Amino acid sequence: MAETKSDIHLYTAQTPNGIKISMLLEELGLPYKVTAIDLQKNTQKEPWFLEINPNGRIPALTDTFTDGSTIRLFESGSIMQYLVDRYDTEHKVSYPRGSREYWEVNNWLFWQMGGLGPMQGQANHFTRYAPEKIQYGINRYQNETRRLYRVMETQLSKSKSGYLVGDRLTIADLACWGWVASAYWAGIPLHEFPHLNAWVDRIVARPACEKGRHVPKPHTALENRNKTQEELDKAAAETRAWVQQSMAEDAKK
Ligand SMILES: N[C@@H](CCC(=O)N[C@@H](CS)C(=O)NCC(=O)O)C(=O)O
Repeated sequence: MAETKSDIHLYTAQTPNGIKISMLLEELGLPYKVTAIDLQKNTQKEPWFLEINPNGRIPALTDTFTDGSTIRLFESGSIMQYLVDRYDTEHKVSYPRGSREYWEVNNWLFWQMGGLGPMQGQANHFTRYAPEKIQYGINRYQNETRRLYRVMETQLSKSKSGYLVGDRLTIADLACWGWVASAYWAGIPLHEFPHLNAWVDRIVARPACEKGRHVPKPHTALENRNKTQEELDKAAAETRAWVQQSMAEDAKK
């Protein structure tokens, strides 16, 4: 029988991993509560939050499980799989378990979680947050992110629907979107990848995705398309300070 009751509580911040979940929740039309986590204040390292995600990172989610007690979810890929498995019974943004497309979505989901996210995250770090300019790190992670973008570009160039898998938007697209939308922050001009650029706009044109990307506060990464590298680096200065402080605190533990 279709599972419809939910008591979803999303713990998130305005980041590429965070908005995956709010965009998905909006696409599924599910009600949800939001707690905005202040990464600059290290709220994600407080004991109450570690009970929900022992890894101390957003996004995290709680829900009332089928047995009536609370279930916790962490890791954005795991959260997305949970939400579609349990609530997308009509397969709006997923495919039936065991179908060929189901496994292809899984391929891209793991590709994002193990490749695109970590590599672009490091490209961001070396390009924007490192206290000194380490050209080797910048090149290594920007080149790897570019390589991954080329893989996605090829996949999209062959797609009839304009989405990564089959005839619809899926959690594979939603997992990647926030990262590709913030390409400029990693120092990668998106216009080098025409299919990716069009895919970013295609997704943002969906009302649910448009609404979900602004949780818990406005998403501004797309505006970076029009900024110069100098303007972007200036904008990074404040974030650099707290990233460095947070790293120093973690290293002391
Ligand atoms: N693999 C994790 C990555 C989560 C992650 O790195 N979250 C970042 C924001 S995008 C975070 O919470 N950073 C704060 C910190 O590192 O303390 C996922 O996909 O959920």
